[in-house]
Amino acid sequence: LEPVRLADYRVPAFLIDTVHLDIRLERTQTRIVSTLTLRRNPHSAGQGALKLDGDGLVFVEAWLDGVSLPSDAYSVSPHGFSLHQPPAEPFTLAIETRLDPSANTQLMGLYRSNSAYCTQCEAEGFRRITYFLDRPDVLSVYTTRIEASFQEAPVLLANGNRTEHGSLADGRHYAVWHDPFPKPSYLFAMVAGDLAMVADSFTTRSGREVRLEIYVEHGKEDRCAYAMDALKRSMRWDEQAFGREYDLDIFMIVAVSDFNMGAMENKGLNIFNDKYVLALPQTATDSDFAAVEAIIAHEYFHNWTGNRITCRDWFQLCLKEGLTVFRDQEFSSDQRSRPVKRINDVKLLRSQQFSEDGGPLAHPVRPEIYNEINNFYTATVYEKGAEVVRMLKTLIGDEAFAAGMDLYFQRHDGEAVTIEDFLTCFAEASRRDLGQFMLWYRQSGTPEIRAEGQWDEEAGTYHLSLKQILAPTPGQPNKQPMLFPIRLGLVGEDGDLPVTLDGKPFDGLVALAESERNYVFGNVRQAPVPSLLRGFSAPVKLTVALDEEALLTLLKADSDPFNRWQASQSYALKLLLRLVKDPTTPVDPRFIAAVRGLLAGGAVDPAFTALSLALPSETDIAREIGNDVDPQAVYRARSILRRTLARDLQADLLRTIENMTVAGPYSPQAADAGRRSLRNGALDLVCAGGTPQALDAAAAQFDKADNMTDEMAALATLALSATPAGERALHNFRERYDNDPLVIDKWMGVQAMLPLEATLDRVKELMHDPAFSLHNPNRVRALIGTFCSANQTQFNRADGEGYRFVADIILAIDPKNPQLAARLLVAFKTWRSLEQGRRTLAAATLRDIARRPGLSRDVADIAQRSLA
Ligand code: HT7
Ligand code: ZN
Repeated sequence: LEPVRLADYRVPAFLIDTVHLDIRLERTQTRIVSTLTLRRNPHSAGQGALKLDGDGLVFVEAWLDGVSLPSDAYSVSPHGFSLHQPPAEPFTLAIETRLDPSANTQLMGLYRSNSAYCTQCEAEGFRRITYFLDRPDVLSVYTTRIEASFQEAPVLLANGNRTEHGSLADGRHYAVWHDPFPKPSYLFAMVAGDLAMVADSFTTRSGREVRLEIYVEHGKEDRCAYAMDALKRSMRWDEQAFGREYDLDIFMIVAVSDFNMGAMENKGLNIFNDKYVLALPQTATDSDFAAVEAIIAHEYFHNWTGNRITCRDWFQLCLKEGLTVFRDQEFSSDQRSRPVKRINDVKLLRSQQFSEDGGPLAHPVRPEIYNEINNFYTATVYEKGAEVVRMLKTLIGDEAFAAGMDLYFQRHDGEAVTIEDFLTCFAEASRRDLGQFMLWYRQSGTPEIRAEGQWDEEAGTYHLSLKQILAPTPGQPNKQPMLFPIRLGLVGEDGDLPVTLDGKPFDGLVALAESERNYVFGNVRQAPVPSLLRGFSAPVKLTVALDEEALLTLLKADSDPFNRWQASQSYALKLLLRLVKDPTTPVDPRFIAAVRGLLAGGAVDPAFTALSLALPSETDIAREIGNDVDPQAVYRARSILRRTLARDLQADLLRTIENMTVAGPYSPQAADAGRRSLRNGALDLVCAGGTPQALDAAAAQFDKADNMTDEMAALATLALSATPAGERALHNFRERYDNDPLVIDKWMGVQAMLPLEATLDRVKELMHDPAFSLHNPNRVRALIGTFCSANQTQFNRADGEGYRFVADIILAIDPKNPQLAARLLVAFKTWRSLEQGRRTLAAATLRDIARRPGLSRDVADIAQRSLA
C-alpha cells in the first residue's frame, strides 16, 4: 500500500474553471463526453504534463481546443489520463469515455440502484465517471446534460438549476442542469430513473422561494412527510442559529436502496440511503424518526459547512464532518431534549470512538497519513471532530464562537481550506492563542483526567487536583499536554454549593492546560461531592474516586442532568465490575432502592429516566475492564444484575409500563417518544426476570401495538426470552412485513443480536432468506453488521467460529464492494483487549485475511493496521 501524507500536499498544477458533462445513459454502455476549460495554476511551480485521475474507464477519444488528439500526445492508464504537453495558455480538453453502470457493484461513481441510475463521488468516485483532477481543492462550475430513454428514466436530475429539457428521437429525452456555485468533483451528482416525487416549498428569510423535491420509488410517496418536515425545520434553524440561507432555487433529495453510507450532501441534490428518508409510524421506530431528522439536517447543513466552504485535501475531512455533526447535534438538541440528546451522543462517542481511539485503528481527528481515504470516515473524524468544535465553543464562549463562525463564512466562502484556517477565525474572534488547542486535531487517543479532592472543614475550602494522562497510541509514543474545558460544580445534600475560586464566585468552568493543576475553592461550608466534567465538557476518560454515597448524592442533587445520568451509570458499573470478577457478589440494596426511586419519579422526564434505567452496555463494561476481557463473563454479570432488578422491582416496572401508556395517535415528537422509551425500557428489564407476568406484558404489547417502536420493543424482548412465544412472534412479524425490506432488516437484526449459542447457525440460515442479499449494504449491515458489532458473546465465541464466519463474509464481499467489506472488518478493532484464547483466534483470523492475495486496498489497510 502506497500511503498519502499530509506533508506532501502541493497545490494543483492546473485549475479547471468549467466542466461540461454530456452523459448518454445506457445500462451497460454509458457514453460520457466531458469538456473541461483548464489553465495552469498561477500558485503552482508544477511544470510539464497534465495528469488527470481515472479509475475503471474505457477511453474513446480526446480533443484539444476542438481538434482530435493524436495518440502520441497523451497516454491512458488504469489510473488516469496524461496530456504530455499542455498549452501554456488556457485551453479546452474534451474526453470521451464509456462505462458500464450495471457492472458497478462498488457503489462508487455511476451505478444502478434497483431501476435508477445514481452517483456517489465522495471521496474519489468522480474519477470513475470521467478523467479529472479528482481532489477537493479544484473548484469548477458544472453544466450537466443527461440523455436517456424516456420510458426507462423519465426523471433526469443533476446539481443546480434545470436550464433546459426536451424530447429527442427514438423515445429518448434530455435535461440540462447548471450549478453556478464552483464546487469540487466529490459534490457532483446525477440521478435518472422512473421515480415518484413529493414536492413542497420553503421561503427563505430574505423572501426567496425554494422548491423542495423528494424522489422515491413509486408507492413510497406516503413515507416522505417526516423527511420533508425535517428539511424545512433544518432550513429555518440554519437561518436562525447560524445565519445561513439556502442559495439555489431548488433543493432535491433522492432516496436509493443501495448506498454505502447514510447519505451524501451533493450540491442541491442530496442522495440518501432510503433508510434515512422513509418513515411511517407503522414501519419506523422513534429512533428511526430521530435518525431521519438528524441526517436530513446534517446533509442540508453541509451546504455551507462542506459545500460553500470545502476541504483543501482529504486530511481536512473533519473540517466539514466534525463541524457538521456539531451543527446537527445542536439542531436535534433544540428540536428535542438537550440533556437526552447529549447523553445519547456521549453514549455513541464512548462506544464507537473511545474503542477506536484505544485500539490499533486510533488516529488523530485530522490524520497525517492514510492508505485508503474511505477508511477515514470514522467515529474519530465525525464524533470526536464534533466534540472538538463543542470544546472550542465552551472555551471561548458563545459570543466569540458565533463571531468566529461568521468570520469563517465570510472569509472563506467559495474556498477549499484547512483546520488552521478554521481555527484562525476563532483565534481572531476571541483574541486567544489556540495553538495548544490545535493538539486536539493532531494527537490521537482518549486523554485521561485524574481528579482528587479534599475538603478542609476548618478553612471552608476544597482542594481539587486535576492531572492529564496521555497514553501512547499508534505512531504517537509521546504527547504534549492538551487544553481541556472542564465544567464542574461542588454538590451538597441540597444541590450546588455557591463556591468561590480565586476569591470570586465560581462560574463553573476551568481550562486545564498543564499536566497537573491544583484549584482551591472557597466558601465550602459542607462536605461536597465534586461533579466533574459536567455536560461531558471534554471527550476524556475521567477517573475520580467517588463512593456509593457520593454517587447517590449526585444522582439526587446534581443540577447537571448529564452528571445525574453519569452517576447512575457509574454506580451500576461498580456493581457490574464486581459481578464480572465474582458472580456471587450480592447486589447492593441501595442501588435497587435508587432504581426504585428513579421509576417512581419517572413521569417528570421519562426519556431521561429511561436512559438512567438502562445499564451500561457490554462494550461499556469491557472498555472499563480494559484488558483480558472475557465477553461471556461480562454478559453473565450484566444478566445477573438485570435479573435481580427485574425480580426485586417487578411491581414497580409493571406499574411504569402501565403508567407510560401513550394515549392518542402516534406522534414521533420527543414527549411521546420519551414515554415510549421508558415504557419499553421497563418492559425490557422486567422480562429479564423471565416471569409469566412479564412475558405476558410483552406478548400483549406485541399483539396490540399500533406503531413500530412498541412492536419492535416487544419483539426484541420476546425473542430474547428464547421461548416458544418468542419464536411465534418472530414468525408472525416476518409474515406481516414480507414486502418491506427496511422492516425485515430490523427482524434480521433482532435475531443477530441474540446472545445464544445457536445464534451463529441462525444467522447462517437467515442468509438464505429470500429477503437477504450480500449485494445490498443495508441487508448486510442489518444481519452481519449487527452480529459482529452488537453481539459480543457470539461474535467473540470461544471457539473462534464467529470470527471465521465474519471473515468468510468479508472475503466474499470484498471483490464486489470493498468499502462495505472494510467496514465489517472494523468489528475486530478491540481484539487486543480480549482474553488470551479469543485474542489468539482473532489475531489468526486477521492474519489469514491479511495474507489473502488480491485484497482491496480498503480491506488490506484495515487488516494491516489492526495487526500492527
Ligand atoms: N459526506 C458523506 C460521506 C459519504 C461517503 C464517503 C465515502 C463513501 C461513500 C460515502 N457516502 C457518503 C456523508 C456525510 O458525512 O454527510
Ligand atoms: Zn457529513
